[in-house]
Amino acid sequence: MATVREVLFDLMRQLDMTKIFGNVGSTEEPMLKDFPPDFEYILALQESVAVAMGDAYVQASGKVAHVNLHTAAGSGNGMGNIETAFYNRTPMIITAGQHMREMLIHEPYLTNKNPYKQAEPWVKWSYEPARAEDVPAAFLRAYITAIQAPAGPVYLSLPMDDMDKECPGLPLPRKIEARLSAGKDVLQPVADALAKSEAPALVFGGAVDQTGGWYDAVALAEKLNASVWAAPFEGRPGFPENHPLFRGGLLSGMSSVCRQLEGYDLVVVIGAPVFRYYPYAPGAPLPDGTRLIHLTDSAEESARAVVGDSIVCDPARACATLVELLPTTSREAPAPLPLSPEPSVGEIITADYLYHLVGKLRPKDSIITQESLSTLAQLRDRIRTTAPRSFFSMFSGVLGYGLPAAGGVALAERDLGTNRKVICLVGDGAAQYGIQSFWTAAQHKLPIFYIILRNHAYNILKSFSKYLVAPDVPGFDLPGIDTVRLAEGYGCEGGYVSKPSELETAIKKGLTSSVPYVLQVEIDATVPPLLGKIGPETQFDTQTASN
Ligand SMILES: Cc1ncc(C[n+]2csc(CCOP(=O)(O)OP(=O)(O)O)c2C)c(N)n1
Repeated sequence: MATVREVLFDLMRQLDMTKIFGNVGSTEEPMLKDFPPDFEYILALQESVAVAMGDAYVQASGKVAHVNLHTAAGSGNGMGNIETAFYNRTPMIITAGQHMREMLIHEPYLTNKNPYKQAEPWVKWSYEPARAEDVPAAFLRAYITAIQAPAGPVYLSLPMDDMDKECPGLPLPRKIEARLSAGKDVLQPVADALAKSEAPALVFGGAVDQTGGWYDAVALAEKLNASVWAAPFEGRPGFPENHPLFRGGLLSGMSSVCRQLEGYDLVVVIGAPVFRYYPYAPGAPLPDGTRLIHLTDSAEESARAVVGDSIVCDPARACATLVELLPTTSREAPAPLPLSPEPSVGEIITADYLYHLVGKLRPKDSIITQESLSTLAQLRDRIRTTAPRSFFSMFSGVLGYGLPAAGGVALAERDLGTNRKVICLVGDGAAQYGIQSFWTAAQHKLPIFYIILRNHAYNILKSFSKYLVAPDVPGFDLPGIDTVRLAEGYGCEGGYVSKPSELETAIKKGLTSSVPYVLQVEIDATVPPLLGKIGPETQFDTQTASN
């Protein structure tokens, strides 16, 4: 009879999960022993890096990732990015080793004391199989739970003495429809309201792109000639940011969002929460007389919305159904917003100028991952996402995603055979939370272009201290970090630039490198306001903030 391990690996094969991201420990060795040659193990030097790489691999490839962590210790290290995977709606199976069953009662070294609770509340399901021979069935159940809407991570604790036990065979294959429907019956009232509206706005979130609805969202906006906004804090865009109907990103304070939505009689939010607010900016959520309808595939998201009528349905399918239901509009399209003028070039490099040049020089089909906190508004303005599956970020506020995410995306691009260039833009503070990912990128020769924005500070936190009127908070300055030397220590190449006149050449070098290349850019350290001014001329404003 086959062993648990053999049946488990056969199941992973059937589920197209032959890549395992992880960091090994003794409790995982029994599962990984005799590692089959058709599987690939992607070693990360810290568990949070393994989780974020796996997350981004899923986002970019559309597959489900398997991330293997070291019992309670590794799960703890991975927790911040497990939270990110939850908000990113990333279908991911996290397995972690557990001590021998017969010893658990005595709580030996490396016991996961409560594997059910440890990853709560950031996983959809956590489980330790009751019997060794249940391990493959538990893995299948974990897979189905992870992919069903809204997708998300799940956690399995696997005792180390289970793997060599006998197992009767593979769990029965089952066909699963992971997405919800979006029927005409429930959406007809939404189509009627949109058809009657004099000034509708659509707000798209990351779940639109995740469910494959990018082009359906465009068709819907064009059928309506409606203004389109990006939802606050979204990890990935759901609509082309160079489209004439695009107005920009909603800010993340409640009163700011309300002001931005002035003038619309109907706002339909698709594939995003309503809304993910931060910082505290009290006020009414909507202007007087504005109605909000929320289309989401998450019942939980619908329950916690601050305002509006919700329908739980698939975001992409909802867009397509609405296009079918809507009559042709006689409404005039709003005039396209003018693009920001070219930035002026001074003595020092501003983030705005850097992003302007990256936007100009990068290949059209390149992919962005980012963690640039105080300068995100300029990034989104200058480097517009114009195609699906082209911009990946975290939706959680947990630092440590940007650098490893670049690795996960580059691995996905390699597997897909599309090999689009990955450009990773990260602050000098944020870079330190995922620094070990340089090693994995170097080992796999992933041709990522990393740009580190060095302002020697946690600038966004300085903006917060002004906004919160909290002077003299310690711990905001970061003197003496040379991220290029750190990256070189991990096996990457890199360079420095501090003069605007040398920036273009430096960017071109990074864009054409065939190995991971880290460019550290000295940027203007002026502290920006937290929530910028709001007006029709402001397309992106400061859509920043993290906690
Ligand atoms: C895991 C984690 N730890 C701490 C924070 C708090 N935090 C939010 S932004 C930030 C600083 C980011 O600095 P940097 O990357 O240099 O960007 P800048 O603000 O200077 O543009 C910190 C420490 C967080 N969000 N997540």
